[in-house]
Amino acid sequence: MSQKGDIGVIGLAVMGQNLILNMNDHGFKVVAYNRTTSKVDEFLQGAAKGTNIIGAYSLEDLAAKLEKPRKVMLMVRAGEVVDQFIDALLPHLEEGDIIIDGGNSNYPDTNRRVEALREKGIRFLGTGVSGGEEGARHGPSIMPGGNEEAWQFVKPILQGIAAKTEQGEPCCDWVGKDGAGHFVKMVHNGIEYGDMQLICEAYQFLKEGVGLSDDELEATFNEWRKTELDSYLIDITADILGYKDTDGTRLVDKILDTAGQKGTGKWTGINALDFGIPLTLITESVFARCVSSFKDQRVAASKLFSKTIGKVEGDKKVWIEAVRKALLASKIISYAQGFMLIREASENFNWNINYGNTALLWREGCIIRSRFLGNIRDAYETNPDLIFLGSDAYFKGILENAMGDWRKVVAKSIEVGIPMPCMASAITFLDGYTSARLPANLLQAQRDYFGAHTYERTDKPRGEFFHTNWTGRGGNTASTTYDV
Ligand code: NBP
Repeated sequence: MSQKGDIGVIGLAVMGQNLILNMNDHGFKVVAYNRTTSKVDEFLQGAAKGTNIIGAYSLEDLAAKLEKPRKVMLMVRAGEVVDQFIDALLPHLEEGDIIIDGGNSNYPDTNRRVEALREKGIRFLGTGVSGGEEGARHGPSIMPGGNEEAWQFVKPILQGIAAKTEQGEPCCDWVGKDGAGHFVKMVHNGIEYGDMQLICEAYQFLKEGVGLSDDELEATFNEWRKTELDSYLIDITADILGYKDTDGTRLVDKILDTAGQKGTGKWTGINALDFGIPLTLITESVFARCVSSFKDQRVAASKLFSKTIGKVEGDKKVWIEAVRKALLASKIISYAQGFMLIREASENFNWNINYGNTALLWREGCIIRSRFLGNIRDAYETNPDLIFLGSDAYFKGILENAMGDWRKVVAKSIEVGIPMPCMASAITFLDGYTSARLPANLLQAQRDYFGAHTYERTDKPRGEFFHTNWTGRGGNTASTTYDV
């Protein structure tokens, strides 16, 4: 191994430190730098003691210690800080050097940075990293995109440290140019929001409606680990439900019911609206966090109608299985919508994203890792042009099998007063998506009535637009036709 570093990492917070240790474990020589340079020494004398990790105390020092082409990975707060580091690094870099942004950057920023740096001869990669502290240390899911010329240089390092599937495939592969990697990471986070909310809805229905005890709830989630729901989020939920506070009661019951968020779920919803993709489940999950955050308002409003949650009568075991099916079916809809959004962005930006590979990237290492993602990968391997995940034979079978129970659970939740925004939006989406005819005929008539927006007719070819003078008072001039 040469004396110089294979890669430099800037940012010694939880993600940066753990990624560096992971790189070191895989035989790469890493140069570590942090704005507050005292953290470099703390790291070298602490977690990095006895490793091959080298410290740097300025960006000049960092650049001087790196093998060319230099590879510098930013693991710092997303936003302006990334631009500041890029600007500060530039005087110390040479043509062909590579900057990798491993933070949660918003993909339009990555689009912009790739282009701006290309003009300066610097190759920029926007790379989503998922898996939190544990993933970073032992194998995250990594979603690289940006300047494709740079990929061959960083591929051995990023694939080396990434999580691996049971078959040994790395959960890291080229996603696409520009901001494709960060876009896919954003959708991953959106899906994470949806999965978490779905689990919470199942939990509330079973706890407050069906009336499962703490032990029964814990046992239920432990059972679900052995089913198609097998996933990291179900695993940690089972652990959380079993965790006892010092007084022997369940800690989860003492946690304030207001959810935080850092913005990637919101970005996913905003992009869905911008692209015109009905990402209903994830967007509802973002709103569910918003509603939860209005704690004081909710407490006041809870007295308005003397709200009580009704009891869900019947065999507990039957309800548990119905909820499991409703959760699984809703999850299929969430991923179907997420992949619709990725497809739309990929086609729009010419990213050429491989959807099966995307599922593989998420199979291990990240927060949404699950057995289910292996099935999604299979679905796209069978049919790379699959538009709606629910039309794949495996997923269609699950949806068909779940349909009756899914409707029963959602209907019951409304009857007894348990909010179920995601499971309900999932089945409503499926009902709309599978309707050959929707009431949009009336909607178009309304638009034409008040705004002369015109309509197409079922008895005429598509693309021919008509306007009716509905009241006899308006003129015959139609509005221009365009889609937003
Ligand atoms: P943070 O997001 O907390 O960022 C900490 C780093 O940013 C430190 O190196 C800090 O330097 C630097 N920094 C800040 Br904050 N403000 C700065 C400024 N004005 N100028 C220069 N440096 C500044 O760390 P993290 O949680 O390890 O996350 C790193 C990236 O990875 C983020 O983009 C995050 O969204 C993403 N991510 C995090 C997780 C997770 O689980 N935490 C998971 C996946 C992705 P200092 O020490 O001098 O203050």
